Amino acid sequence: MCNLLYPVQSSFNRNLTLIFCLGVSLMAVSCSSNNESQPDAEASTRPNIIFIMTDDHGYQAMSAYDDTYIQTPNLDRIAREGVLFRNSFVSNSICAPSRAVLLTGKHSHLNGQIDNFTRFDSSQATFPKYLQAAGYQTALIGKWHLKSQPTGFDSWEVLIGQGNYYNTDFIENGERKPSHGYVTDVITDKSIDWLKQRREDQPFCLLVHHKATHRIWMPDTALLHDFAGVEFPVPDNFFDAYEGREAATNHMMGIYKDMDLVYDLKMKDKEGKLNTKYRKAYENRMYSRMDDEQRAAWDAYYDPIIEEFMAAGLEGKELALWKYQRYMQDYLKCVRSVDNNVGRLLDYLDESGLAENTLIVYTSDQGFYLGEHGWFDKRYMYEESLRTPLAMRFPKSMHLQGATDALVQNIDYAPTFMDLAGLDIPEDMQGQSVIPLLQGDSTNWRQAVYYHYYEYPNEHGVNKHFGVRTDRYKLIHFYEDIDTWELYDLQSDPHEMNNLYGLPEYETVTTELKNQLKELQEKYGVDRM
Ligand code: SGN
Ligand code: CA
Repeated sequence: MCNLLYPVQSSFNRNLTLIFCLGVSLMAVSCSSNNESQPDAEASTRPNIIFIMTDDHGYQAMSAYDDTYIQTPNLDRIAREGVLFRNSFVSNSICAPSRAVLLTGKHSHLNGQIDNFTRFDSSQATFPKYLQAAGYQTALIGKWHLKSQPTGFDSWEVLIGQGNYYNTDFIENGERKPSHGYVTDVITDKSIDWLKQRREDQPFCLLVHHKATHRIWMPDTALLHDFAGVEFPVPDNFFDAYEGREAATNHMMGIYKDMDLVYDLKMKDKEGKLNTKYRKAYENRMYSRMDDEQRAAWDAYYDPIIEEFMAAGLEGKELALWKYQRYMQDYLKCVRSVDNNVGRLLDYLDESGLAENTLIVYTSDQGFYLGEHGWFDKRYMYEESLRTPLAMRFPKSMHLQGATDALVQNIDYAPTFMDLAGLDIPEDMQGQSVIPLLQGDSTNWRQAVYYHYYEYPNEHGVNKHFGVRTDRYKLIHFYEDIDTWELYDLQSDPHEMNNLYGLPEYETVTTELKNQLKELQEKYGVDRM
């Protein structure tokens, strides 16, 4: 058994015996004969790829990682029948940068997409382009967020910016098209339709990029009454005072102080007494998009809650806890819809026989805070937003099942897909294919991940920072408008409450981490040290 793989601890497969077979031949197809966009007989035997990515889905809300809040049987199925990555991280915890990293296999400073404001230079090399040139049929459906027009896809249907939860518009191969229904259902329908109408003489790579579970967490009306009466456990550090962590003090993503009662929590009272900052945005951009039937179901659920809330007159701690419970209700319903729809897609793969020879990946563009430190949103290098869920179910012939604790990062997706397709991994891609790792070869696997967040100023007040995380420690440097360092021992302090930076007994550890950080910066071609 491969020494990198450990029994999965989550409830669904605690007793699973891991069966990672070594030496499975993946490269049955050589890349040399497939450099042209021509279908051939051999091509149809090459593995397909379906890459499902949600937006802002924290690992805490995927039961393969943590079943405190929700059961996600369909997402877990990918992990159970495939591989669960227990240490999966992003390199820059925000949407557009994460998507650019996925496409290019390069850190933000090299692909140029350092924040959500930049426009992606779509002339650069991406894995869809390489796959397309090698005879793959490529498609992208859902959120894009990179401003420039998608390239490297035979067909694409993308949301405009963040898109909408209800009746959202798409840009379909350059043309604006309306849709009707709930966005997670619509994206899944479109994905299944695309699979049905694709050319069957080519392998394919389909990117399914959901809007959910992004703010403002609007549930599907069909799921509004789920979790009725459930009281979610409040994270221990919900009332964090951020002692010793100046950058965390600067946040503007507090459930208590920043979450808008109308916009985020849907408390649109009829009399308009709650005239919050974003009430108009909710009314004009979100609520008004629903049709009569959708709105009637919506109101039937929220109106009694609004009435009760208006009568209760909550303040302070009570209000904070009430907001947390409401936030979790909406957020988790969005997760449930993702889970149901992933189930639908998996069923279609079974029915159509595609499951056999298709890599299916489930991940999110980054993690999210579900009340930890009192927050929503992401961006910080703290665990909840640095991590992202990741499960991969490989083609059956590869016999890859189990879980790994290896430190993987979103720079690894592109090289993994190139490898799976039997193509050479371009030297300028900075990640590594996970396939050799899962087959037992951990030589040269990374011991630490590099992180860099650049978007400041921004609506959530998170300062620019970079850092390094090993299997045990994390060192972060916040810079520019602030100049602070933070050090955490994740073994004794998994929730990152005690900043150890500057303590004499951690001097050696700090020096080692600074050296590791410098090595990674050199390796990845980072200018600033
Ligand atoms: C929007 C959200 C923010 C969120 C960013 C980035 N505000 O601006 O809360 O941090 O997106 O999210 S909203 O009022 O428009 O919902 S990202 O996932 O796209 O990077
Ligand atoms: Ca996101």
